[in-house]
Amino acid sequence: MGTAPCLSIDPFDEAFLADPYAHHDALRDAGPAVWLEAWHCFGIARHAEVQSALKDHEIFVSGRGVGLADFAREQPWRPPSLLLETDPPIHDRTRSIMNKVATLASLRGVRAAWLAKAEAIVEELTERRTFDAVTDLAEIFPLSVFPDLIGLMDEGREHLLPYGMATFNAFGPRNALFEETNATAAPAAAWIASACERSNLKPGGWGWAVYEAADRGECSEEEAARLVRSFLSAGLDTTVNGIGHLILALATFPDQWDKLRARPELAKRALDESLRWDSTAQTFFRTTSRQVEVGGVTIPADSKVILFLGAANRDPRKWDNPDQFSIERATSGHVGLGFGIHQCLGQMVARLESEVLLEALISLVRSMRLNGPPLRRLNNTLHALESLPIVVTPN
Ligand code: 8QM
Repeated sequence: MGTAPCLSIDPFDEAFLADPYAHHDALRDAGPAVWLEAWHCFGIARHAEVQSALKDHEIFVSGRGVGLADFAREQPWRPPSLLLETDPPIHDRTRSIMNKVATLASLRGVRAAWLAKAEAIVEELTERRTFDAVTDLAEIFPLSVFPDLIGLMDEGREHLLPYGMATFNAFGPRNALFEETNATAAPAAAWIASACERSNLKPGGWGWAVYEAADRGECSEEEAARLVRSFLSAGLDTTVNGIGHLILALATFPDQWDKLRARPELAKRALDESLRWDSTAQTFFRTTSRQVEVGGVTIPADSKVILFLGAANRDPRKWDNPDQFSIERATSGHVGLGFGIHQCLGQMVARLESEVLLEALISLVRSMRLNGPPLRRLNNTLHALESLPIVVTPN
């Protein structure tokens, strides 16, 4: 059994966060597991080992936090999520409640309305020819459909995106990025807490349906509120940046956009390839419940391990031409939505949002190119965009 090579790379410094892909080769090539002296944690960046760790939820546990902080030793930033930051058996109970709420069947009824919203937004942007795909599209569209799906109150929805950014920063160290969003997070967190209360949720939404599970005795009232909080934490900044990167991919690989226009049935696959090509959630941690060997490297019990999902998704050991965005690629096994028991529970929302958006773009837009350099919004977990200037020609 070997010891992990010791690296000085800091995955939370600004240079790394601004361009994680520039540093992934060094992480992957150093070994199947590495020691990151900057934060005294282990790191795994190769696809096979990241996927195995995600599958092995008994050794790589989530209940001690999926950020750098070890909940066995440190106070969590917020009351832990009953899904993301728990292990079986609690996780399985809460997950099955949520699986019955977040279903494809319950989305069937909204498809037409979501498509109409996407078309209205894209039509206006196409008339303008130039726009910012972050502020004019990627932020606008999910906010125009997702809060209503949950049944959120109308007042105060501007808190949703800042709350998400603060939550995702809190999975990293207490660095300047954390401090920046944390300093202003209190009003957003207070609004989120009140928005999750039964009395503030509209009947018929997914939030209301979680309280119906509480009425059936499947969870407590307090648990229901915390589960609704999961929808609000995980459901917006992820899809905003997922859509942003989908547009970035199509604008930087125009041959793929042409292929999609010629074969619109490929739209369903485009999101998976865009999540492989640029994983919105770049990293998540696990904590080892006992000593484990990863590719011959020993990781002791009670270690924090950072899993580089974005690096796994571009590991040349797994993917041919990994930096190439290619919508016909077989993306099965990508870890952009996680893997195993914690795999993204809201992925049908992300899929429907991207599908109807692509449908609207295909019907209205002939070409779509970058109209200036994309700007990044640094975050400890998310690969996020601040601005994405686009120029289109209409059909
Ligand atoms: C990330 O609060 C939660 O349950 C939660 C927060 C963030 C996520 C997932 C769940 C993975 C998208």
